[in-house]
Amino acid sequence: MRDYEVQPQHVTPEVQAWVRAQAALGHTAPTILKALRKAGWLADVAREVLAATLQTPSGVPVPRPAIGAALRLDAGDRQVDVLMQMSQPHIVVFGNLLSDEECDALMQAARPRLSRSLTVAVKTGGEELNDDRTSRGMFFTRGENELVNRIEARIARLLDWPLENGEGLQVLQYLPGAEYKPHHDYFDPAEPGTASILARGGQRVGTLILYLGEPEAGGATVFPDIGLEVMPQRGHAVFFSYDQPHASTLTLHGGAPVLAGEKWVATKWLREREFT
Ligand code: PD2
Ligand code: ZN
Repeated sequence: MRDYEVQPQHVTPEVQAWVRAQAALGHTAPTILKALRKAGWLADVAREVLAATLQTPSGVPVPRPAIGAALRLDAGDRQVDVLMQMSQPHIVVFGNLLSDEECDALMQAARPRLSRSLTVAVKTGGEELNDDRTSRGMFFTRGENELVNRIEARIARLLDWPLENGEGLQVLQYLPGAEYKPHHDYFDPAEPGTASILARGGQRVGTLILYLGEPEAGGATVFPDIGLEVMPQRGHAVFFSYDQPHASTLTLHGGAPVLAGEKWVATKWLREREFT
């Protein structure tokens, strides 16, 4: 085997000026990211260039698990494994967040209450059927029963974010072929229905997707801006945060079609303030 040297890449004023010019022409952050990658910039350097040039930190606090260099975190009643973390966007993959029994109990309680998933209708603030989302789902209310309460307290401790700022847990079932096309979880401030949604606790600033039931194939949670796929392993979870309702956060994500078997998840969305 031969050693080789990788030349370090640095964020230069020239590349920052180029990024600013592309943004001024109306190109979006994901498009500029792709162009930087095509021009030979390493993925992490390209993301850093984008963040340093386009993202003015909003100053809005977001959930941020205190990981440092820890291999696992104390979530109160359970030690949760940290399997992967990245900073731009901020994504953490957790292992062992739920036991098999907790996954089974959530699915069992949710099953009789499932109906075709709706999405928030940003035009009106209501809900609507959407072809982009072919799962079936239901919501638990916050603290609905002992199991939900226990899991919500664990999540609040793990993410260091007030339990009251969480929406009720949503459970989704994806049968073969079902998917959730890429989207952002924040509410678009330009849409007329958003004001009434924000009145109930402000923007969403973080998402935790917990995997309850594994499909036999397919069903990864995908992040197209950054080429990441998280496999839906039972008991694991993926967390990501966004400090502004903007695509420059690179938090576009989707549920890839399930190819065989059933995928079950629970989603916890986190708001800026108490969700009422
Ligand atoms: O089930 C998923 O993988 C998934 C993907 C994208 C869930 C959500 N979004 C969500 O619940 O927001
Ligand atoms: Zn989502």
